Amino acid sequence: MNKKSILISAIVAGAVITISVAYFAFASAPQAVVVRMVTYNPSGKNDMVATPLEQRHWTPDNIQLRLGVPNTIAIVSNDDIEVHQFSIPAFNVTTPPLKPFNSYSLTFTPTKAGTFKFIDPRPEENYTWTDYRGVQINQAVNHSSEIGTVEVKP
Ligand SMILES: [Cu+2]
Repeated sequence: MNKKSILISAIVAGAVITISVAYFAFASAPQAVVVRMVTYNPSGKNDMVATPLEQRHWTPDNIQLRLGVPNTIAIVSNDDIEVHQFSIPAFNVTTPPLKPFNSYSLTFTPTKAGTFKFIDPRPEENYTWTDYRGVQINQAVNHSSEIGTVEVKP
């Protein structure tokens, strides 16, 4: 091996090591995630949308965060009617109430590893409105079913 090929080998090895370290440091666990509140309308009688049966959930319902560094969670509400909140009780973080189609960016540093719950801490609420047919709709929203998990890893 001459000096030139040793130098090229060292440069290639250095590049491979740098890319590997960068990958494991930054790409193996995301620092920013998006969580959406979405609604699902099951079909009712005569294939009409059964608004009172509307269901809601977070998607994704499982997120990964990195231990000991700032993580950002962008909460986006795609609900067209109700107010929601996103909370991780184990880390004492909660968004303000999010009106339909609003979003909020939450940044915090997880201080413990493990699996925790995220929830909507709002109490059960009742919404009443008149829909496009002029029919009054009453809807009970049980936010306690809007749950997911947070995995915090080093
Ligand atoms: Cu909710």
